[in-house]
Amino acid sequence: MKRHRALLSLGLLIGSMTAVGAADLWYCSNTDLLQVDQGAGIVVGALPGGGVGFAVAADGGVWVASRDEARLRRFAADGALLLDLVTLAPLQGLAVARDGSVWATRPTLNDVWHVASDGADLGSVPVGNVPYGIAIDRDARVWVANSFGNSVTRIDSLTGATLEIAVGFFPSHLVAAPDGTIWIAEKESVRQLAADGSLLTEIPAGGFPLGITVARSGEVWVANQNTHDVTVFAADGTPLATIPTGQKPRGIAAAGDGSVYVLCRLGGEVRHYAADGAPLSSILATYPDGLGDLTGLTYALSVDPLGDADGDGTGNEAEASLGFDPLSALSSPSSFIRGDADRNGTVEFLDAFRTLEELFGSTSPGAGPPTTCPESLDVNDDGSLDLADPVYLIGFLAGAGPQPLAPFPTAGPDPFPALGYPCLD
Ligand SMILES: [Ca+2]
Ligand SMILES: [Ca+2]
Ligand SMILES: [Ca+2]
Ligand SMILES: [Ca+2]
Repeated sequence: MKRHRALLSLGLLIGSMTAVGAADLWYCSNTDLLQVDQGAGIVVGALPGGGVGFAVAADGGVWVASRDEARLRRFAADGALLLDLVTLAPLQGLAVARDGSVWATRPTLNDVWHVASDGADLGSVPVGNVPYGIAIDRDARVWVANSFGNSVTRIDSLTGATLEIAVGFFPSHLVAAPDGTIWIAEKESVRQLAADGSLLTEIPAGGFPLGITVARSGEVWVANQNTHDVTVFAADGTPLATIPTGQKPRGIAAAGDGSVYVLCRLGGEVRHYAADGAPLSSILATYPDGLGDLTGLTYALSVDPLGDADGDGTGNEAEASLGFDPLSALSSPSSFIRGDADRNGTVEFLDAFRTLEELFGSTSPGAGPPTTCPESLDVNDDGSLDLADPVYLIGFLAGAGPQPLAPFPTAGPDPFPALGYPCLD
């Protein structure tokens, strides 16, 4: 999903709105690799043996574990095949770490394989019985669901130390939430663990949940394959909603814009839901499947919250918390320095005069057009533009008062955009 800022700026300059980045969603159907891009499902590559575990990389490409072959493939954002590795054993779940390496469960070997971003073998770590789903938390710990072992193994990727935690019957997939907790889909329940492995929440589930994802809002969405629906939980485990889907929903992935995709394996469709659960669209596919981070949002918010996946200048976590899409440079909060009325990058006395002109409507020959970022003039950030703002600024510049409120002295987004004024550019 990474969109390089320079490329995007150039694209805008030449009037092209063609996205520089990648898919909104990766998935497979039989032996095809597909992307959903701008609402359409497009075949972009071949997946001999099908696909099971997916993990989007920082560059918007994707790693895919083959379903029927002992293979790991790496595709670029445009679907070009970059790596095709024959592996020692079949792989199941995949997760990308902040350093670009990949962790993969090997159910037949009862271990987790660690692979460098260039495909080099980095060794393996023994886990419990028949490992399936895998996730990486914000502190670089790797979590593995041991499906036959009724346990979860937590691996410290820096020291290699492991901790095995007993959970419910048949844990399959799990996801690391941005708040550092771990959510696990089990055969008959959904469970939330704290980062230390202690139990926070256990919720009975009758629909054999398998796919699980955390939406941008922090809500947890679980795909119930036997009841053909999705259940939504608040971050504290409070059940919020049950939403009907197509037949056999399995893979599920939250997108950066707040929406959620559900792969209805036997229903022949990818369902797309708004953040509030309202159906948005249905994209036809023969046999849509794929489990794991299919959009890159889990990577952006849980693995690399301080990174800037779309290169728009605002970090992933900060951007999501302001309600913008951390995976799209086309959805970005404006960046400004509070007090920099003329937007030239420094705060000086001229800005105090510019602020006075804005406030009192100067018609002097040197006055520019009205500012498109009135929030930058609210130097004391009290949600009111008045004489107190230039007075505050002059006080600061004269060394007699406090500095403008954030963002200052470096540019950034408005930390409280719901209050005060807009900044439109
Ligand atoms: Ca960003
Ligand atoms: Ca963005
Ligand atoms: Ca200035
Ligand atoms: Ca003010």
